[in-house]
Amino acid sequence: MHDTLIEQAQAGAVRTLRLARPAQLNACTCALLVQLREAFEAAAADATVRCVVLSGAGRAFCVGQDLKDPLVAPAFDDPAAPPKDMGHVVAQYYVPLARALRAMPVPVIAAVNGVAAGAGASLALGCDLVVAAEGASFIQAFAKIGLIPDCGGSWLLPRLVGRAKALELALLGDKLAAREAERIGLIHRCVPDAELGTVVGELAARLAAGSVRAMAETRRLMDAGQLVDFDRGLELEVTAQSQAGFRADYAEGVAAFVDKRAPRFTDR
Ligand code: T3D
Repeated sequence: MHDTLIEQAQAGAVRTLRLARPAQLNACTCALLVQLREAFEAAAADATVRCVVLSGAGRAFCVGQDLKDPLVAPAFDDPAAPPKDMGHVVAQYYVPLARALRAMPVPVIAAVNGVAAGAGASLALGCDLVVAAEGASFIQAFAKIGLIPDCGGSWLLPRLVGRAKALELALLGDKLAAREAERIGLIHRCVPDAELGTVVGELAARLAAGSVRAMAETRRLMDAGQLVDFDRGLELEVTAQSQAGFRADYAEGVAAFVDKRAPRFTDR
């Protein structure tokens, strides 16, 4: 038996995953990272899930790597001990998690209830839509401890806010309030603290009722489009639209339009 570090709940077609180390501000141990990846994979494999919400228990969303974890913490009491290989931890735990999140077949919402720092910020920003409570904040904490943005952070940040702002955030590591994060386009929306649950619940229900397969394909195309030229982007759209056109969701979407009713999408 191991501790449950990710609380899971499902309401209708919406699966909520909650990081559950509130006393440590949901800092990531290797066990937490494994459990979170497994939770994403389980949601991906479960046909009843059409949207995932990621949040944190207590006053924080996630403060990134647990810096007190002996696996990564420098051995202060043993100067002769060889330095720890952070790359190994990143490759073994963060990379598979970031990949699992990016490959989700359904939309993922980050409900940022409090501070999101280091890899915790990368995790939130790796989700499709980020809704943050007004009291929440984002901190690129890596620079302050001599590290670089990981868990997808160095890839995501410039794409979200442009190179100049990304470098400002990453090099200075200052706390960015949720309202400001919304203003600069880093996140989808900042809402009053007391409204976070309601706003995210409504958004998740709306996404879950949509064509989630098309949404996942849209994410894939937008990511791929950053790396190819315009003509190749057009070609990728042709292939993806061809596949979309053969799916049940397209037939249902058009039928619903013609019948003047709400569609009942089923593809996944
Ligand atoms: O493998 C690798 O290591 C490479 C991967 C790296 C990925 C990363 O994520 S690197 C970035 C790691 N995160 C940080 O550097 C953030 C460190 N935390 C902070 O700067 C502050 O805690 C916050 C600004 C986020 C919040 O400040 P505040 O004043 O609200 O809370 P606090 O008092 O600092 O923290 C409360 C408790 O949480 C405290 O424990 P205590 O004293 O009550 O027993 C604090 O030590 C603990 N805590 C906060 N962040 C971490 C943490 N414990 C372990 N690891 C943390 N990252």
